[in-house]
Amino acid sequence: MADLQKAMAENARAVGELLDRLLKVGDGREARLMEAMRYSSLGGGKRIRPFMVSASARLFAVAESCAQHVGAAIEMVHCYSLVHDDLPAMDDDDLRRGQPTCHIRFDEATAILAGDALLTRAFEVLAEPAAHPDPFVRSQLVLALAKAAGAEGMVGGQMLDLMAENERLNMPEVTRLQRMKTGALIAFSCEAGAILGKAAEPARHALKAYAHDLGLAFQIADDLLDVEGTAAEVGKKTGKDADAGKATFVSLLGVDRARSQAQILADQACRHLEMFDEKADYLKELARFVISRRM
Ligand code: GRG
Repeated sequence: MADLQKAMAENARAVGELLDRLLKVGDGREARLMEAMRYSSLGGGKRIRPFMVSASARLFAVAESCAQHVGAAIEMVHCYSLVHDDLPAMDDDDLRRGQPTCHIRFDEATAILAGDALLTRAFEVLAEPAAHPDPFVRSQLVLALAKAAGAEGMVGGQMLDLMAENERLNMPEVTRLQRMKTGALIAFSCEAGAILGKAAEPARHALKAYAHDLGLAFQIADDLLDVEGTAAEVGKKTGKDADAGKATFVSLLGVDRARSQAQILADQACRHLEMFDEKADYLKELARFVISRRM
């Protein structure tokens, strides 16, 4: 685990520097927009999705600079989703990553535009040659991210989540919602390495299966943190799901069964990686980290 945490910290530092270069400081009257984009992307976060890209890319000996560009693009999409999720019309949060949320630090309209611009910039970064020298690979990345982030993925999952405030979802419904809302971007982050490495179908399939189980384990851990964690640990308000009366893995299974289900999913995720031998050690350790994290 110490090796993993060192590698994650190093990757987070490199991706942070890259985001700093990719998100320009504005100098005209629109500088406020750039400032809000930078505020929402450069201030912390585990950078777990960019690490997934780098860890999956190393299975196929992909250049680290390409993996980091793709990781930075995914982080931009992730940060946009957090900015919009925190808005009063959605989760109405005033704390994120231990800092005031974007609409509190700026204002609602600026936060909406900063999210929009981060999403758009992400696709621009993927389409640039620095993401991969082969234009076909770049178009595959663009296509896969659009699917993961859009109506059949993250945004669709967010819609289901908003509607769930007035419904009582069952286990298959919560699983589908979370696979879309959180799982789709995690799945793309793991599959991106295979796209970058032009991997053969069996390897892609193995990563897909890993990502599926990892995404659910990640979400169960998130639900457990919402119940058991403190705002100081997670950098955002906790207890929100229970307050909103939302069905989660924890409300449906209870804390103990949710925790053992997360463990089962993490073990299962690792078994999907057997074909990669020790090259997949970071991905395997990541599955254990995801379920034991306190942030
Ligand atoms: C508004 C389009 C739109 C989508 C929002 C992902 C999402 C959908 C909302 C985020 C709300 C949330 C807390 C979801 C649970 C899982 C999740 C994505 C947690 C945050 O991700 P981490 O733990 O955060 O990787 P850091 O800050 O470390 O990057």
